[in-house]
Amino acid sequence: MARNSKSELPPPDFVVVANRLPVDLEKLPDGGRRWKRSPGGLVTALEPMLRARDGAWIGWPGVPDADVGPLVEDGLQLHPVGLSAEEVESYYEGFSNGTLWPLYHDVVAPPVFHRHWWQAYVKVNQRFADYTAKVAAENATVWIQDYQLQLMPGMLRDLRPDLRIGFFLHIPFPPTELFMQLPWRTRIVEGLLGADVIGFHTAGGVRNFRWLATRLAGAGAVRNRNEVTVGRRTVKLGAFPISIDSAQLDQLSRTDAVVKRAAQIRDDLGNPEKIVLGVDRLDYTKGIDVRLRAFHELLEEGRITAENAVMIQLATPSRERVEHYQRMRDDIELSVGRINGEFAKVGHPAVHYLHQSLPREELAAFFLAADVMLVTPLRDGMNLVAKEYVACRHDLGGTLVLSEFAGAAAELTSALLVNPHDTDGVKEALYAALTMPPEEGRKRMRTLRKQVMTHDVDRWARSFLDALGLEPADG
Ligand code: GDG
Repeated sequence: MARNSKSELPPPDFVVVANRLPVDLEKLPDGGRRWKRSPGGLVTALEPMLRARDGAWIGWPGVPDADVGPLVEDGLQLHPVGLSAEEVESYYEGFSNGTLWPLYHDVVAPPVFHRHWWQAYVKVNQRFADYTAKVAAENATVWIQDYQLQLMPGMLRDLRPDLRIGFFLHIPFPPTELFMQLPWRTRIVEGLLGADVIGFHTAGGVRNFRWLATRLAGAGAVRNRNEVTVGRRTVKLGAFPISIDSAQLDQLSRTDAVVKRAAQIRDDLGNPEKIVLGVDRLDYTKGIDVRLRAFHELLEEGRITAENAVMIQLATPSRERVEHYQRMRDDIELSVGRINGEFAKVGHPAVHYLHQSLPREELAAFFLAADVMLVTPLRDGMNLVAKEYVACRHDLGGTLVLSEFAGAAAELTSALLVNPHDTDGVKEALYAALTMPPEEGRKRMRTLRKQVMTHDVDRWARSFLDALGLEPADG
């Protein structure tokens, strides 16, 4: 097979494939186009490894109908895979975010099953597999990311049996009974089994998948072993809890600029005794309504006042074209309006709500200013925000209230863990956090920091690639 016929670039030995490239193509008002970096945790973690190996990243550039060729950025090959406007609607907004996302998050919203969405999902996965098969060097290692590309491992193995293929799922793998609702369940399990290593955030994900692989795809399993056999192949399954660049965030939060900005935020709020913070993509899985309800009830019961406790909810705009997200946004904004209507004074809202994306430094300042961090998802693969809050608290201040249903709860056991379905429980945990003796708070934070500072994203990526058998790069 002709390798790398898509470009004149040397065939890479290490390839990351994700729905999105680490850069977004932007259309300018004058009709021109430019690339804009979209730095996320995954990029930060994988970039050094990709560069050390002259690696490549394959993904969609973020706008429909963009016909752009590969480019090299600081030694990193970027390969755009195009999607039509119709495919963005059916494969991405439809099957990925309207079917798989709610199904994999414990059906907290009803998943929608459409055959034409599924067909688009198959077609786009095949396009990614065909492209990767042409680009990757002989015996290369390919690491496929996330739920948008679950058919790709099998498709790629059919085309290129010489490749070493890893797959990591960033969202929860659902309980077996829920997964069984999916009309195309067997195809998805078989697709994933094309990988040599399949990674999940938690041991629960491994268990669920292992059961389904044996029931649906005839895979063989040995008791107490995290692997299954498919024909002559062995597929390793593992829990690899993702993390953040802890040291970098710790450093950022110690800078003068961030420390001063945190003090200024408190000042701007009128120096309340306590600041309560939520930071999320605006998504129905994140339980923003849960924490607003708990805060509202504490105000109603007079256990806190809007003068001594102020809440800030930062909600990053997300998936704004999907109908369910539009409705949820309306509901949240209605609740914020209600709480402020009842409890705000002119110039002093009880809840500050920002539907905006903020710069990283600004986010670090909010983390440093917040006395209580509320992370209350109904279900979350990991939740990096919880870890980011901990990484920013070099002063050992602040208390984390964390949902049991976030993957992060398995590691952050010194947080105040809550069941987000239990409003009274969340309310009591919020109140306990607001009234926690400082020494207990510091003790908890010290334990949390021990975990987060030693288990960073680099360790995550290395442990996955070790399981895949990829040797560390020279130099
Ligand atoms: C998926 C899984 C899993 C948020 N607002 C701003 C901003 N953010 C950053 C946060 C954090 C990231 O976005 C969100 O990460 P999460 O992990 O909390 O959630 P998802 O986006 O749902 O991510 C999740 C993750 O994949 C990784 O595997 O943990 O469970 O759902 O880093 O800080 N960043 C900036 N401005 C904002 O306004 N700069």
